[in-house]
Formats: sequence, C-alpha cells, structure tokens
Amino acid sequence: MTRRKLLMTWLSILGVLSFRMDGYGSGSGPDKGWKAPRELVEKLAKRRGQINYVEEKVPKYTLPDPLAMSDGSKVGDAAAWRVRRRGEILELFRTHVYGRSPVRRPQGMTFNAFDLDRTALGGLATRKQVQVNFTGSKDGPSMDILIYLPNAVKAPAHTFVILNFGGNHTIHADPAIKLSTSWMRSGGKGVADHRATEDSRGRDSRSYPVEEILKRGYALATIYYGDIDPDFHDGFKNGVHPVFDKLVDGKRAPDAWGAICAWAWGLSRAVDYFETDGDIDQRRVVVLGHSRLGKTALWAGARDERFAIVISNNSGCGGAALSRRQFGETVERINTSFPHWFCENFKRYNGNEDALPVDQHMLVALMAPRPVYVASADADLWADPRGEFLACKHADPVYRLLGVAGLGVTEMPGLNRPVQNGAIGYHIRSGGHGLTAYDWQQYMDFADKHLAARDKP
Ligand code: GTR
Repeated sequence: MTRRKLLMTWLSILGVLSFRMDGYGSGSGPDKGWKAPRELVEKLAKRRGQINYVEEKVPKYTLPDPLAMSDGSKVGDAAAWRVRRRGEILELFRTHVYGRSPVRRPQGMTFNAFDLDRTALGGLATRKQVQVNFTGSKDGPSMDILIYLPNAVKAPAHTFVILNFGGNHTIHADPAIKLSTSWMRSGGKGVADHRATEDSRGRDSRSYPVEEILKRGYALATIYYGDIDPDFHDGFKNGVHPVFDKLVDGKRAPDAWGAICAWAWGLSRAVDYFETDGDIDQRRVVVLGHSRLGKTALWAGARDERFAIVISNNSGCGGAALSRRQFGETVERINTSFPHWFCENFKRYNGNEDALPVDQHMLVALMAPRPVYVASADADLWADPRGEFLACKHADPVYRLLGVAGLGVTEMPGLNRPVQNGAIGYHIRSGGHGLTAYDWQQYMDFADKHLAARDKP
C-alpha cells in the first residue's frame, strides 16, 4: 500500500468514528438515519394513549400520485404539470384543506410607512415599519410590517419574511419597535387581558437572530399573525374574515378560508408591499414559518409563486407531515383543538385520512421548481418528523419531472446532517419544537445557494 493510500484509509476510519460519535445519545446514528428516541416514544405513548407514537403502528396507506390527474391520466412532462396538474392540486387543497380566499388583492389597500431609521441597531440596519390597511380604511383590519435592512449590503436586499407569534416587538429588544395593540393569546410573558405589555419586548428574540441575519446580508421582515386574524375560534367574526368573506345565504361555505389561509393571504399582502419598496428584492423573498406558521408558510408558498423559497420549520400535521401516517397529531385532533384553522370540509377527514384526495407531499410539490426546505426536531414527535421527511421524498418526482434535482436522498438523514443537495432541503436537528439559531443557519446557507442563482432583476 502506498503512503498516500494508507493515509486515506486512516482518514476514512477517523471520519467514520467522528460520524458515529455525533449521533451518540440520540438513539440513532447519523450514518444510519434518524429514528425516534425510544425512551421518548415510550413516555409519550404512556402519557397520551390515544395518539400513536410507535412507527410499527403506522397504518398501511397509499399516497395519491402527484403525477396522475384525478381522472387517472398520467402527467408525463413539465408542461402537463404546469398547465393541468398543478392547478388541479391547488384546487383540491383549497376545497378540502385550507379553504378559499379572495382571488385578487383588495382594491384600495394602502401602505403607510410610520417609521424609518437608517441607523438602527447601532448602525447595522435600517428599520422600517409600515402599516398595511387592507381596505384602505383606518378602521378596517390592518397589519404592521417590521423590516430590518442590512446597511452593509447595497439595495435591493434578499429578504426573509416570517410571521411571528407574539407581536413584532417580541422579536428584538429594540425599543423603537411599536408595541402591538392587537389581541394576544394568553400565557406568554408580558401579556395581560389578551394585550401585550412592555414586559414582552424582546421576549422571543432567541427565535429571531436579527443581527446574525443582517450580518449575513439578509433583510428580515416580520408581521404579527394576530394582526391578520386573531388565533381563536370566534366564528370568523374578527380579523380579515368578516370583511372579505363571501356568504352564501348568510352562511360561510364549507370551503371558506380558515385562519391558516388568512395568515397566508396576509403574507401575500406583504409581498404586494415589497413590490413598492425599492430596498427589497421582490424576486428574492424567502417565506419562513414555524409550527402553525410553518403550515402557513407552505400554503402561502403554494398559493403565491412570488415567494422564491419556502421554508417550513416543525410544521407537522396540516403542514409538511403526511396525514395518512396518523403519527403524532392527527387530522381529527387538530380539527378538534383548532376548529378555525382549516376549512369546514377538512373535518370530513377526521379519522378518515385515506379519503383525502391529497396528502401533504403534494403541498410540498406545489413549490416546484422553486426551492423548498422542511425541518424537523428530534423530540418533536407530535409533528411526526418521519412524515415530514417522507412528504419531501414523495414530492421529489415532481421536481425531477421539471428537470430540477429535488431531495437527492431516499432515507432519512441522521441528526444534524442537513440535506441540501438539490431544491428540496431537509434536516432534523437535536432538541424539541422550536425555531433555533441552528435552523436559521441552515436556511441562510440554503438561501445563499439558491438566491444567487436566480436571474438578476
Ligand atoms: C400545537 C398544534 C400543532 C402546532 C403547534 C404550534 O398545539 O397541535 O399543530 O401547530 O401548536 O403552532 O405551536
């Protein structure tokens, strides 16, 4: 053996060893692919008997083929996908899952900038705050967009847009961020009588590494989701629903939009604004969301192709996870806990997932050929990490039909081994349900690769 070969052999042995050590303690080696941590499965199975956390108990299921039309005919080329099948799938999701929103942007919508500081965050950023009045009336529903632009980068900036859970003022301690006056869910620090108090300023900053994002050259835009529609079931009397709902005989239709669709619609209104702001590169807007807002990001990206990249963080049931697996949260569970999230028709599939004409791999496929990224967390079994991975895997044939490399792997990667080879990114990281600095790093790496490749505006 030559000295070089000997050295290579040693290096590869060392490589394998360090690979193994990384996965230690998780119950799954990165070389073998992720498996749900056994102790956690046992604990959860005991605590919530009616919910399935055991892989072996996942029922046998057959997924609808994204590349077969509802009449059974095959989708054999990119044009057939584009012209026939994509619209058909979108329509199925509208009818059966998320509901139908107004088709056009609201007439008379206005954008009112109420803050501009070119020396924000010690000179790192330009901060803007803009109120979007959906009907053009100050008394009508509105949302506030908070934007940080990186001063070190020449405009227009590549931008991440994300809905937040607690009000714009919770993402950073910057005292100039307007304290939200909207309705809030109770429970979080700094919320009294469903309103934010000063104590909630910067409360959620760990999920929004604003300085890191800016230093990597990205702009960040964020909106409080409750501005668009407060997150509780009130019969669709508040937020944007009563203003834009089309009632039939005084009633909402079974495919009328639920809250997730309203939040997604709000994200599209943010893009309407970006189109008017020369500081933002409207062709390089990345939509990202966590959990229920990860479901929202996916639906936003499916509905509106102006989003260049779509990222779902721990979105689970009704997001990236396959419904038919019935692992962790199920369709019945989610429709019971959150009856206002989806359209009324979705309830027909409670305990009846096989009857759904779609599954969530088809939602991921609706992003094609645009890049999409799905991320899971080791301890977040409620969101069914394997189901989220499988949705990516079964969306892959659509990407390939369109001539784009999709996921590029067929087995789940190990913990903290991001897959970013093609236009479908995926990772499962250690830890629980949450949006972390690690997740952001992967998303920015992914965006670096894909946004630079887009045509110049
Ligand atoms: C849970 C819900 C999940 C997920 C999560 C969240 O209670 O069951 O589907 O969306 O909330 O949004 O934090």
